[in-house]
Amino acid sequence: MARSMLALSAAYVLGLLALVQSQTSTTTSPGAVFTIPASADEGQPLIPNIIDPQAVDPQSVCPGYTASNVVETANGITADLTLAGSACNVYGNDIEDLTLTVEYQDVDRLHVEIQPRYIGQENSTWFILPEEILPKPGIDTDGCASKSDLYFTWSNDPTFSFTVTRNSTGDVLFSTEGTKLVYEDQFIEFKTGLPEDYNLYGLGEVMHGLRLGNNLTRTLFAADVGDNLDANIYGHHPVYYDTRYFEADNAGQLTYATNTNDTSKTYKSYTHGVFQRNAHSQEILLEAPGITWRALGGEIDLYFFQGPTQDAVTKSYQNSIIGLPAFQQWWTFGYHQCRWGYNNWTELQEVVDNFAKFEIPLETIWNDIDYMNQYRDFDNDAIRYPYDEGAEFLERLHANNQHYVPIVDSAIYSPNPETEQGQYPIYDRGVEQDAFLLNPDGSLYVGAVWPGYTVFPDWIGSIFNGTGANKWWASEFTTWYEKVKFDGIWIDMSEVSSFCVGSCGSANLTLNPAHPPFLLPGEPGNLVTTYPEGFNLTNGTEVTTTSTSTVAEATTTSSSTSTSYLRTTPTPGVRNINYPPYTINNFQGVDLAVHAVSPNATHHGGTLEYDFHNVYGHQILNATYHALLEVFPGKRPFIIGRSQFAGSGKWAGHWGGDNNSLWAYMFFSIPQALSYSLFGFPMFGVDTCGFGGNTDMELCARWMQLSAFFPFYRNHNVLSALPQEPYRWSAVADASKVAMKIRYALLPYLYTTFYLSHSTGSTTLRALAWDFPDEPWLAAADRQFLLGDAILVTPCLVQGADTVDGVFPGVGSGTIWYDWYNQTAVTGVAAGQNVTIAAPLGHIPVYVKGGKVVPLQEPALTTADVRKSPYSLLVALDGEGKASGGLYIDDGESLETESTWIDFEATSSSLEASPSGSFAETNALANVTVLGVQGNPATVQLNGEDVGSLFAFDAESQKLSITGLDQLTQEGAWAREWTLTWS
Ligand code: MIG
Repeated sequence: MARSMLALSAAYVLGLLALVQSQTSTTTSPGAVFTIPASADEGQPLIPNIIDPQAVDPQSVCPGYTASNVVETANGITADLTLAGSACNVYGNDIEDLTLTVEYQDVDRLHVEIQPRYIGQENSTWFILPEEILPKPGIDTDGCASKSDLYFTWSNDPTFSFTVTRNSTGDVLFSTEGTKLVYEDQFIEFKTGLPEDYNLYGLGEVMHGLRLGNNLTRTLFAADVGDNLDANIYGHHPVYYDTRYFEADNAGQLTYATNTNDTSKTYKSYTHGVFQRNAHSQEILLEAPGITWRALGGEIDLYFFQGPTQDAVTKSYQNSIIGLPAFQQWWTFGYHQCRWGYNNWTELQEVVDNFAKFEIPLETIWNDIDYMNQYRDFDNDAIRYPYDEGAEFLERLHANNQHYVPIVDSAIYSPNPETEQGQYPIYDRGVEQDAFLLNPDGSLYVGAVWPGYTVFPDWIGSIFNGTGANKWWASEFTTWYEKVKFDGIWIDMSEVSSFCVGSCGSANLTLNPAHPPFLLPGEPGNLVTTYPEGFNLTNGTEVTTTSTSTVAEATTTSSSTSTSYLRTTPTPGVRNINYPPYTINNFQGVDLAVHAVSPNATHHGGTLEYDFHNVYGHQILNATYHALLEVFPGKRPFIIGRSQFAGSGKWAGHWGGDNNSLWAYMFFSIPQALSYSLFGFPMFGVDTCGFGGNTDMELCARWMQLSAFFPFYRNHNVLSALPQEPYRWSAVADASKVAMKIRYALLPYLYTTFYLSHSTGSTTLRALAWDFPDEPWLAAADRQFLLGDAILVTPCLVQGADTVDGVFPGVGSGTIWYDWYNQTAVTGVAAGQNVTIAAPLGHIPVYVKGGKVVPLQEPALTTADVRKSPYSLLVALDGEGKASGGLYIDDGESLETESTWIDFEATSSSLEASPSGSFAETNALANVTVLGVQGNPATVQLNGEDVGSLFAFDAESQKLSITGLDQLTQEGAWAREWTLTWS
């Protein structure tokens, strides 16, 4: 059953599985004659514990622990925990002696850590996550225990358990009571009960609806795999948010409310967060009465955030532990065009020219691995992507204020020692600096990726042993930049992927360069020939049979209980890192060594990939961030990365990986984006129009409009699929222009919102439930979202539809929504009501929240031109005739920059702008539009002076439009404080 959910895979993924069985020759990369056999990437047949009927339940065999020596400290307690019976050694070696540390670290944060008592002990087999990977938070001991809403208790009855309660509600948030703690070197298990029908969010990276339901298992193991539903993919985020709704009776007594849609009742919600600072592969079993958390190593290092709102939890999580997200340059919010399969500079130029010709904004053109010389990093193909032609192309591009972002893969080609000595100096320089991962015997670990047999940068050795990976990486970027003037970097394959099990290339380097052990999309045998989904519906006359890959057609693989599966048992005194006794449900071949660098790959200094696998992607982003600081001193690095860990957001954004050109995936982009808001990655977007398979006009038109409201806006496509740049269909071009006009007008608002994410930890893309926390019917709402606090987006996600159902949150308590397009208030809508909204193709419903002032500039074809345009303000008054907002401005690119913040305050008859800061803005203020104005203003004044006839009032829509203010604000819109009044 568990695996049947995973089978939603498009032609691309199936293609990867259509493995080449024997040596074949290929023409895709010059000289690549040897194809790595598919069998090289086959692992041991293992059966995941969660579907293994013979798997032992640790709760039934393990003794638990007993607490003793409990000491009250200034801000919590410490205790010794000792195994309460004989070791069970169920999936590892039990650790006899543990230490419990409970700290009220801050008013809103409780820390519960359980670690081996004798950490430094010789020959110990346990692992502690170093602070260099993710620092532990500081402690503010100022009496926070007494101020905290969280309350910790523990018990020894019958074995050690602990409970975290919320004081203000008396609600038990987390409790291991009645369960046993299992603590082994390769297996940790704790369980907590949860209320019925709980609302949990987070635990990624996984493709799923925003709200995680009961009876799911979240497997966390970074994998190079397409975006399969409910399976582990690229990122590792062991954090969840738990929202509980209460009903208040007349006496103010709170009662827990299961998800309810009774809009006549008054609810109040409380959200808390739980972060497990653990980078090991893990599984979280979401069960009907609670959750079971299992990790294959590390310690129990739990942080409870009291909230009580999502906003408070997200801020606390980022500010105290994982770090605030990287700020981005202004231009990165423009539109990005990418694809796998742009064959040469000429083709890139054609794409750029086509955007200009069709007058569709294009900010950045991206290059996939096509530009590389036989897929080698930092090395351009001499014929298709020569440096001199590239320099000219990039000069033209930059002169037009456009940008270029190439991909950089995680693996480094290891040249054939017989025929290619010295031909790839990038490799030689890395070897000289001990930059690459090793085998346990100290030789280089040689896996396989695109170019053939490859080595892998050793970030861990670099940090802990002073070897050269980071230095070498930075210097290769600097060297390459001299030839290719890129503006940002796209990091791929960082899970870290390897197309074979183990150091398969160690004895095979003379076969290099080699073809990967599967067919590339577009190669004979793996053509992307699927009809666009629903082609039979929209093009019925042109097709009689279709071969679309849809959810309904997904094949199922049933789990077998056959004895041919391998189960391993713990070995006393040692860890089995290659085949941990507990087998996680890893999608990409259950064996951890399949399609990834093996757990036994060894860092300089002796530590193992087993313990660092899930932070490979984190460290390559760290290294790339610092490399780009050397290339562009003082500038904000722009990096989009695939694999990531808690805290990678402080260096990079993330794209959603290999989705498919299917309507379902357009929907899933919303919960995936919202989850990344919770993980501290506001810079998020997905492959718009879909990666795998062929897209079509309708899907692409809808998707181009939806993604226009995501912070990172990029269209990307798999090799050999039908082209999907927005100008390929006139309806997609038109739809894109409509949405891009809104996006580009909103750039000051988006930039300000993003700045707040960077500086305070607030979210940029928001679920409705977060901004309207007391409406339980929004708990699972993920087909609509908010961009910042003012813009509501209700995209049409259904093929053939020309309406969309959406709710207007907050209307029950007086929130007003104004239609972006006709600028009138939505009326006659009840709380929680699903309203049918017109959404003909080319139209994406967008609403502005009453009570907000939204800063705008003029849409243009590049963000540089937007930056030069005059400002406007959209003032959307709430039911009390008030509105407020802010605007952040700076140089748009530097890490350290002068900046100015402008506060806006509106009443029913005035708008005040109060700037503070030192960034001088020369753009004037052109227009102010006020929505929801009562009465019929006869005069409008700026700082007491009549603006004359520069305004118009529409009594029916209650809209006051003031134009031509640029004449009065030529010294710059925010040069001084001003007040606009109307009466
Ligand atoms: O195994 O570089 O997710 O965006 O186009 C495929 C080729 C490797 C995976 C990335 C995808 C990219 C592709 N890469």
